[in-house]
Amino acid sequence: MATPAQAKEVLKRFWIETPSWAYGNSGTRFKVFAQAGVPRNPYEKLEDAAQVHKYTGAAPSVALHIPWDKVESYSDLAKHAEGLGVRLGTVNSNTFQDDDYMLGSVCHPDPKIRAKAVDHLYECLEIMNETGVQDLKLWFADGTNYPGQDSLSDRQNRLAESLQKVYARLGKNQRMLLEYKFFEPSFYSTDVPDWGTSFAHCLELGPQAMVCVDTGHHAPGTNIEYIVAFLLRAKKLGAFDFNSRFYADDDLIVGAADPFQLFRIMHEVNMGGGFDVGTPVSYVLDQCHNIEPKIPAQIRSITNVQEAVAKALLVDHVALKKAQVAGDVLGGNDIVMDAYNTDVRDLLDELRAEQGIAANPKAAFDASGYVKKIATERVGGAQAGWGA
Ligand code: PSV
Ligand code: MN
Repeated sequence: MATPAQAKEVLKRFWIETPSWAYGNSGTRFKVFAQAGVPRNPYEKLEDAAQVHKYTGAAPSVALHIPWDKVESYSDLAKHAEGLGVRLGTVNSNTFQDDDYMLGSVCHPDPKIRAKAVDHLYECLEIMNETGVQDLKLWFADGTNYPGQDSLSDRQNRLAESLQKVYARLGKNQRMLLEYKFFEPSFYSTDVPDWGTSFAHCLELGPQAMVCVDTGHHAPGTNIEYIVAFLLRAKKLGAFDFNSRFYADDDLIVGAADPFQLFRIMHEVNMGGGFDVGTPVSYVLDQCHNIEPKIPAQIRSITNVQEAVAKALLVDHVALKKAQVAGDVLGGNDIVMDAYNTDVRDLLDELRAEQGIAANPKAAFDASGYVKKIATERVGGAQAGWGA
């Protein structure tokens, strides 16, 4: 069990990456509601992300999505980030928004389309080389809608072959993070539907391939913390994409739908060494803010994650082990629930005071006038959106 002082030390070095696309407009397939002051390009997205870091002290890195964040010069973009006190993070590939990908990308039946998708992944690696970014995140919308549409096992072979090509080009310090999702946009079969499929491909590829767990990508009722514990034990948990969901891949604010689940995940992360110095686990948000203001929503996400981490750190491990070894079912459960039910708000206030930031990051941001400033300044041009 960490003492409050030890918990604060862990939280001081714990950081979360925010996604560039969270700052742009997004919506459902029914409507995208534009918001005043939304960034018009990747440079402005970084400026908003820097605000999240300024008020939370915990979001120094920004994930890119290519081609949504395509720019002339990525080293110039990296320099811009540096000037704002943040840095470029995970490069997310996009092989799902081109007409050619209607029947898939790296699993497509046509070798020419597969080659085009692999070329895009090489392009992402080049951006990483230019900017010093370490992680390439792969999520494939590949799958089928009807039984008989394609061979499920042939698609696995094509996937393995394409992944192998990209893996072979990874630099010494680079990693490939393979994300899974059980359905959508395909509804009959998905080529990387679950952690087991991702894990099997990553094992075959080698140590630089790891699994990315997006918390919104499971069937209802799935025990995500079990997956986390399993992958940590196997040293194959590379990253999280955090968000929360009531129904499917809702991409809502992490910790909003089920804070207890987020705590349970963080408890297993802690038990598996995921908060240790030098952990290979990256903590990234993957959310869209369709009706709520975007910068405050990212700030709320960061503080929700910190709250869950703080509670997880307060679990009394020694007493828990004792109860578990003794077969004390309710005793073990009591210890975990006791930590979950602890009010950590004072601890987080103290943490922020020690970091020289306001106790309530969202209120401090709201009071800063930044929203008004960007609404006045960012006129003209096209607002960025999910997919742009
Ligand atoms: C897919 O639903 C996903 O979770 C992947 O990470 C994508 O790259 C991201 O969403 C885009 O929003
Ligand atoms: Mn994701």
